[in-house]
Amino acid sequence: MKALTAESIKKILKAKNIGEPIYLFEEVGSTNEVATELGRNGAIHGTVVISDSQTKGRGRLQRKWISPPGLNLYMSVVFRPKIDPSDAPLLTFVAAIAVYEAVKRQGATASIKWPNDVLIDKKKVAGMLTEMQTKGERVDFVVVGIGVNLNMTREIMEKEMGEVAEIATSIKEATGREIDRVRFIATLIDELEIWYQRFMSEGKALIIKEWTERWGASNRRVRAMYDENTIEGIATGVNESGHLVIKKDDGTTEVIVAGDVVLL
Ligand code: BT5
Repeated sequence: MKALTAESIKKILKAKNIGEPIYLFEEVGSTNEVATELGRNGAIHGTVVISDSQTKGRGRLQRKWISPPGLNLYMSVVFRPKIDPSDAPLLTFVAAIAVYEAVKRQGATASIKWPNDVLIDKKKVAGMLTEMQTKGERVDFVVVGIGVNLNMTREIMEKEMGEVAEIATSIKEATGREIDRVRFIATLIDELEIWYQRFMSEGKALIIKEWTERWGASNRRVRAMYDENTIEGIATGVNESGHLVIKKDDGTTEVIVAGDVVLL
């Protein structure tokens, strides 16, 4: 397997606007934290931070992202989009489509789970964490953090993750093949560039349409947990802000801004 270096990634990268510079670390707290710091210090659009491991990998709502060394991908990208702050969460959708496509290119069938997961065989192979910094009314920069389980085996997942292993998988587990990290990273950055570009040029309706086509819960019965509420109904789609729309049994509709969803 090729050594994981910034140069080896750049050598095969097609993307022109994402991936320069690439900062590569052996261990950080969280790549999102490092990328945010770089963003505050003026890092340009497309700056990428990758670490072999994270000691404080983050999910949403103070959750942890389990990040052992030598096996997976932990990456954060600094974007400086000229968009309304309320549209920044759609960068999570851009990242989800890119991860979906990169996973597919490895020969595994993925699906997207609202709001920020990619699944293989109903198990989580990747998670995204989007964090925005504003300047006045405008977006200063957005950090999109992406964790993808590449080469963890079942044994390693059980050892590293405890109970979380039951809901997690890796591309290696799904395909039976060792995943070349350098190639995977380059493919993912190329896909990010394609979908970010389409978001900028064709707009949010296009991203929502493409995301919905890859979404595993479209018109399925789900349970949604948000704030202090739990509801059940049919997941009919997402609105133009990326919020989940659920049609309840009494015929009324609920729009969920942030929460967790399980298929029933
Ligand atoms: C997420 O949160 O899924 C966002 C994960 C983002 C991770 C990336 S890695 C690079 C960058 N730097 C960071 O610090 N973060 C980003 P959420 O939807 O809240 O899901 C978190 C939940 O996923 C946990 O509570 C566990 O149940 C589960 N989980 C934790 N580690 C996992 C892993 N490696 N694979 C699959 N599931 C995991």
